[in-house]
Amino acid sequence: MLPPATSSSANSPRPAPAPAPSAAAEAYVALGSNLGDRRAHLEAAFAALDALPGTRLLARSSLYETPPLGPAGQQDYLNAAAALSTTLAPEALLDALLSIEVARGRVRRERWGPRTLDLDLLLHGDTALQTPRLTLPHPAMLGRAFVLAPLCELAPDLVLAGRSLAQHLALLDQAGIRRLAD
Ligand code: A4P
Ligand code: MG
Repeated sequence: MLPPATSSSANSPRPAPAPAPSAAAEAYVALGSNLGDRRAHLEAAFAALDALPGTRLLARSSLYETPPLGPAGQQDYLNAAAALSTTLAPEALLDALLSIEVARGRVRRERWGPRTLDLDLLLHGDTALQTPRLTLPHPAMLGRAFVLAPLCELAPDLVLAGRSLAQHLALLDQAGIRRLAD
């Protein structure tokens, strides 16, 4: 004879637990353009960042006109920075940044050559990683005034490598860097 059916749920299959919603991280992105309508490229990039899935634009810096680092004969850059809240993982956010660059007509030719739009992922929460595609924090950010000047409007007290971003910026040559009126 079969044992009576029990009402215990101990042996009955349970639905798989719903995946925990991924926590949002605060991420910082550097924006740069020195080809075409530079201001329009940066404005479009801010809007595109805010429209990414699971992502909100928390703050944007002023625009800065900056002398080009790299091959001579290029136009000055417009640079800026954005603070995001995002549930995208670092690699997924990098993919999204590359897609936004392509949508603004970015063509990769020479290293450090002129570009309609460059979006670099500076920081993604506390993530530190080094893969062939992505290094975090961005390895060059602390040595570049064109990155730190706008970023310091958003996070001057954030500490990296033992100093605040404002202290890192104070160590750099800021000659030729000009904040544009909003
Ligand atoms: N990559 C690795 N880590 C990251 C990261 N944290 N964020 C990889 C973004 N990308 C990261 O970048 C090459 C590859 O780096 C990406 O495909 C990604 O997988 P790229 O934008 O295709 O190439 P690039 O920009 O020509 O070279 P590089 O070395 O990344 O140049 P930078 O450092 O972006 O510098 N002068 C002024 N005044 N203002 C500027 O904004 N920008 C540059 C470009 C040069 N001179 C400048 C400025
Ligand atoms: Mg880049």
